[in-house]
Amino acid sequence: MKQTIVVATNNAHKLEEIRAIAGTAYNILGLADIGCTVDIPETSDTLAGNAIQKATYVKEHFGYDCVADDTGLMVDALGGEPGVYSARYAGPGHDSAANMALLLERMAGKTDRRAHFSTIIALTEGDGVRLFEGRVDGTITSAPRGTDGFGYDPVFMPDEAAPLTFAEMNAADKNAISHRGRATRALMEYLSNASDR
Ligand code: ITT
Repeated sequence: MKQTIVVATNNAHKLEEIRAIAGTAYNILGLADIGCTVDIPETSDTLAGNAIQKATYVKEHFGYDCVADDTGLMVDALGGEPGVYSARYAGPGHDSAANMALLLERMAGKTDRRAHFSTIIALTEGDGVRLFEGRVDGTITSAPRGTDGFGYDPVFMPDEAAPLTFAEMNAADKNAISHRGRATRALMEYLSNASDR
């Protein structure tokens, strides 16, 4: 029988990626599927803190064990910005075009363009939470390129696929090397070992 996993996200792209990475052995449900329509608070100043906050909110209010992913783009020349504030870098809301425009403006003239994406996934388990991590290193381009993916994908060129940006790669190729792909595969490995125990 398929194992059901509830993912605490309102981001349809994220859910689609997690479904593709998890494969057909898992039934992945999003917040809409469990009747949760609120914007779950993310008030921590760390990715782990926000992932834990989202996962435990669903467990406490809806009773499901749950996973939540929090992701940030850390840019070396900007002291790690936008980091945990990636979703609202250009102000409240989730406008990726505005976030990327501000990032490129702040990177104008910078020769050090190193950056990485980090994903932390929190899994509720009994009274506690278990964390899984994934990271991909790369550089920030001078202009957006490509139309696939979401968020900052058009301005991030992963080392392992250069000169392509994430937005110039198909979903399977992105998932094979991405922060979310790595963190989700670590989660799946844990879950499949746990179900063998
Ligand atoms: P949820 O909190 O509902 O899961 P969100 O879009 O707010 O959705 P995050 O806080 O994890 O998700 O994401 C922070 C920002 O980073 C947001 O602007 C995303 O668009 C961006 N982002 C996340 N994953 C990304 C990826 O794989 N590629 C490019 N940008 C990404």
